[in-house]
Amino acid sequence: MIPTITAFEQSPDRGKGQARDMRVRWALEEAGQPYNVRLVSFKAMKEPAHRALHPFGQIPTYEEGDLALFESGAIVFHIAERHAGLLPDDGNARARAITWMLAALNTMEPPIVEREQARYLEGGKTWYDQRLPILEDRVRVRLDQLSGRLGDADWLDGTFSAGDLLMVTVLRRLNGTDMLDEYPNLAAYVARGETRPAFRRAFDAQLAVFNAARSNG
Ligand code: GTB
Repeated sequence: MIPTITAFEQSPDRGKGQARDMRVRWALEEAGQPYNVRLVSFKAMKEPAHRALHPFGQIPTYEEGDLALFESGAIVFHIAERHAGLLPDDGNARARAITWMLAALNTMEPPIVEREQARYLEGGKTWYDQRLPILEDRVRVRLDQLSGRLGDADWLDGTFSAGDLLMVTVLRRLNGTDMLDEYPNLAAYVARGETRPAFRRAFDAQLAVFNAARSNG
């Protein structure tokens, strides 16, 4: 059965692949699983039909037969469990890869998102110039730690896994800042993820949505 995911009809990132459908697309591409995409507007996301799929009125969602999922991490985990290539077969290695998935979402992503959100929610406020370095330092603490653990390895725990897939998408949210430049091994790690053919296919697919919306006016 071909699953259907949802994505922004018009992504605010203008095709940079920062919205969370990107990680789901990438996982599906790594798995070799074809998929359909239903594009939703910001308005439609808040309506009952979409809310039935996603209680918080967001993208991405995932539908496959009578299964409906939300939360990009849960969706990537579901894909990884059902297809080869995203989680190791060995039980301990698999547990460690899942640990990295959760570390990406629960430890690395929150300070990165908080910094990003402060920029557009608090950018004009009197306190912003004092708050930004505090938020950036919180991100740096995690980047330091992650950089130390990765060292000169290609991936976080041996072979590429769903843990790397999520970590790379989280670190990509620092694109447009110079923060990753301070950590050459992390910058190279992100670049390594971005050169995977499955990443490229996923990226091009979401970019095509942006380009089509632009050419339709
Ligand atoms: N925890 C959920 C998950 O991982 O699936 C979070 C889902 C989420 O934040 N979805 C966002 C959404 O639907 C899109 S990805 N927002 C609409 C709303 O809440 O009304 C977040 C996002 C949006 C835009 C950019 N960007 O333009 O750069 C980057 C990331």
